[in-house]
Amino acid sequence: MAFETILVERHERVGLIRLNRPKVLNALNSDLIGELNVVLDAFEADADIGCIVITGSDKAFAAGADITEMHALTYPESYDNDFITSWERLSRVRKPVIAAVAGFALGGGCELAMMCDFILAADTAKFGQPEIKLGVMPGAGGTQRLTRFVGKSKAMEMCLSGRLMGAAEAERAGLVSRVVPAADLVSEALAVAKTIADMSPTVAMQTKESVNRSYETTLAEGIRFERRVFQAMFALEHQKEGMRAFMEKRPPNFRR
Ligand code: CO8
Repeated sequence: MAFETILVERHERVGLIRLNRPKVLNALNSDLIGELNVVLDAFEADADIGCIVITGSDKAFAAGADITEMHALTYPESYDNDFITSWERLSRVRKPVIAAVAGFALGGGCELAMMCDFILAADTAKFGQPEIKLGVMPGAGGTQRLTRFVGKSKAMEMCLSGRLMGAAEAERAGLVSRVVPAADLVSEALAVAKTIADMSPTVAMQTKESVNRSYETTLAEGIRFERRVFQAMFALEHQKEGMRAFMEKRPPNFRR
């Protein structure tokens, strides 16, 4: 299927989505979010896809929501049409999703990256929630997710002042899992995505669900949840295959 605002590639069991509005630094408009959601639905339903990577260009992952589309919005339009809800599809994807970020990830771009399961950053990456400079605040999870990633002090400073954070600081603060040279970003992201895609899909999705549960519940409840899911894994053929392969000193085959 051809899209106007994104490019879609398959690399074996990895689905790669490139945000592609180069003239506006991949500003996120409703067409782009709509197309992204179509592909996420398709990858989610496709048993041949085990992991998804979302990236942008060398210059920008995404420089935020499209201000030209948004500027004239009224409050009733924003509220009645449930503006932003369609953005959240990404946060409900059950398969693992990696954000590979080079250049600007600002406003809604930073929020989109934070909806992914982890962020791999190029050394050129710059993260920020500069909405306050536009007379608004983050609206797609920025005040909540950024605070959970980097803590109150840094999140407050970034949201209140609009200051951008470079890749090294983002790694120190725990916003990104790793920083790699910009030239290697997509190949590194595809490599780690391939590793994940070769695991048991059931186990990968349940692992994701369990890690995410830690954000939403108490430690005791989270540990109880983890225990039940872990115990249930002994009903999976993939558990038998994984442990048998270890004992037989061969790689596991989770594709059966
Ligand atoms: N929206 C629309 N167009 C944009 C955006 C944007 N967010 N960002 C950049 N562009 C456009 C510029 O207008 C420019 O277009 P043109 O060439 O026609 O003038 C082109 O992209 C290139 O940009 P610059 O010339 O400004 O490039 P620089 O390298 O000088 O600067 C910056 C790069 C610093 C990234 C600068 O473009 C900038 O500050 N952009 C705006 C960043 C921003 O404020 N982002 C937050 C937007 S608000 C938001 O995301 C709210 C999300 C809440 C959820 C919304 C749900 C829908």
